[in-house]
Amino acid sequence: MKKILALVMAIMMMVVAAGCGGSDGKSSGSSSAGGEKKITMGFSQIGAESEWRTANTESVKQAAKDAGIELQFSDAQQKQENQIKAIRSFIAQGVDIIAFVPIVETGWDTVLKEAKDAKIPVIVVDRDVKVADDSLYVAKIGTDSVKEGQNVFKWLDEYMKKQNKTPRAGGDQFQVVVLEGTVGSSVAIGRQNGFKDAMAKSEDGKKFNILASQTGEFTRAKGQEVMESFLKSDRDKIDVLFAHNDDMALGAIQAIEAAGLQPGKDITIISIDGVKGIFEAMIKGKANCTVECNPLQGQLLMETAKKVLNGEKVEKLVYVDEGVFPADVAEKTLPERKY
Ligand code: GYE
Repeated sequence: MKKILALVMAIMMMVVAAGCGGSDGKSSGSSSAGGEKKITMGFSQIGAESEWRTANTESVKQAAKDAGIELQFSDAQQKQENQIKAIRSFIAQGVDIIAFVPIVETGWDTVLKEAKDAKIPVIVVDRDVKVADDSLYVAKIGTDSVKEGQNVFKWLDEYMKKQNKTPRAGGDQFQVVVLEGTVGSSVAIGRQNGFKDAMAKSEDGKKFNILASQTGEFTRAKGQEVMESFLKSDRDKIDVLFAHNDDMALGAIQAIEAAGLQPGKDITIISIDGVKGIFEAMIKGKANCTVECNPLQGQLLMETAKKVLNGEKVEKLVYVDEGVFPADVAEKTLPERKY
């Protein structure tokens, strides 16, 4: 009996040993790869309107590579209809998960319902959607645009006081012009509302007047063009430019110089994003402050996608961290900037 037992044990040990020997890099690799199918993500980006957007796209592509996720990338060229088409094609292909940056807030209910019916989870990235049923997406990763707008006013109010500024055209109100982002986008709405709310709630709010506010579509070229038209009617009145993004501020700086004024001095300039270009302008004294909006959302997106597909619970709304950078810290900060 003992002998038989010993024999059985010996045989078992041989089998285990052979098993271990056999499971070298290759065979263990293939077995786990076989069990763990590669994830495919369909990603609909809105386009390449700004430095920020380029950084956002790079972040998503790099993070997908790092996470071993296959990314089906689609560029919508600033059109919602192209995004809807892309999402429908992701559904038809049967991707594992869909992520998208909604160019505007509304108009997504139908296509997101189609994804839900196909049991494909959707993650909203960067901008917000307004849908009747929140269960149409599993998570939203992005930035707090209302807070960004509030931070713009807070900084501006303090700066004008510290600098002992007075309105260029006299009177008791600073005249502000605003270059807004894409019409109907959650970020343009949020930044504008945040700014106006903070202004309305502040004791100093009465010291500021929004003289003109128009979209510059988040691009440098349009920012320049709209600033030109602001200057044409109010060259000697404008005290402040608030641009919803840095790129529009950079375009506007050219218009201000062409009008014979000094950007950053005659006109105080504050914008949002924190891209390298605006840091360079701040170092030259041509812009005064940027409120950061972090485009590096790729890693968090891939981690969230994996959790969702593993059936783990995820936060419905995650904001990435951001700061405020006035011109006097620009030189020191620029080398550390990642986008
Ligand atoms: O500020 C702007 C970009 O949606 C937060 O879109 C983003 C904005 C960003 O084009 O530069």
